Amino acid sequence: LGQKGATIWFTGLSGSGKSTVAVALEQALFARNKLVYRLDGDNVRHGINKNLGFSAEDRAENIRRIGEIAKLFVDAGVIALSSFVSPYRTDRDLVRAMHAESDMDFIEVYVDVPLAVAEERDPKGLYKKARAGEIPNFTGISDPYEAPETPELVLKSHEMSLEEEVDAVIALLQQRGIL
Ligand code: GGZ
Repeated sequence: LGQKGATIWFTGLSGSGKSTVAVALEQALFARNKLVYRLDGDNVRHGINKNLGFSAEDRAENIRRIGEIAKLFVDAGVIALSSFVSPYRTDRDLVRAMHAESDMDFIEVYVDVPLAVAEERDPKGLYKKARAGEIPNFTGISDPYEAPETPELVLKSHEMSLEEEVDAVIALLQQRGIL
């Protein structure tokens, strides 16, 4: 008995709304008595990955480690919610392949907003700094974001309510037999 774990992998620009939807989804899953763990910059980049920066190599290692950590949660029967920019397709595909190899569910959710929308939101003032040249390799400004070609789900957070976004993920998880 017990629940089946899975990894829900949110990818998108800084300010796209990945963490917002992950937090709301976590609440919705808690309400269904599901075991959930949310991986984000606060508990990963400040801890196990604090030796990593934002070069392509460091981002690849960041994402690889997060993928391995997510798998440990899935192994324990937990639903892992991961919200990282994860801008490189090859890095995300590696995590997908790691899950497939272990017969684990991997659901890629592209939180898709135009750069202009993310930049307008600029909740931490990072885009402003990046435009001013104060943050090198800033995704969307001076570093690439490679959009997923075949994600399991696309959420256009500027055209949907938070509730609609959560409902869309829940519906997909039900369809996939994860819930
Ligand atoms: C992109 C950066 C950068 C650079 C710092 N590029 O909105 P945030 O602040 O909270 O989310 C961004 C976060 C990106 O870290 P990730 O671990 O998600 O990146 S990756 O998946 O690419 O490894 C942003 C902040 O850290 N940040 N510098 N140069 N975002």
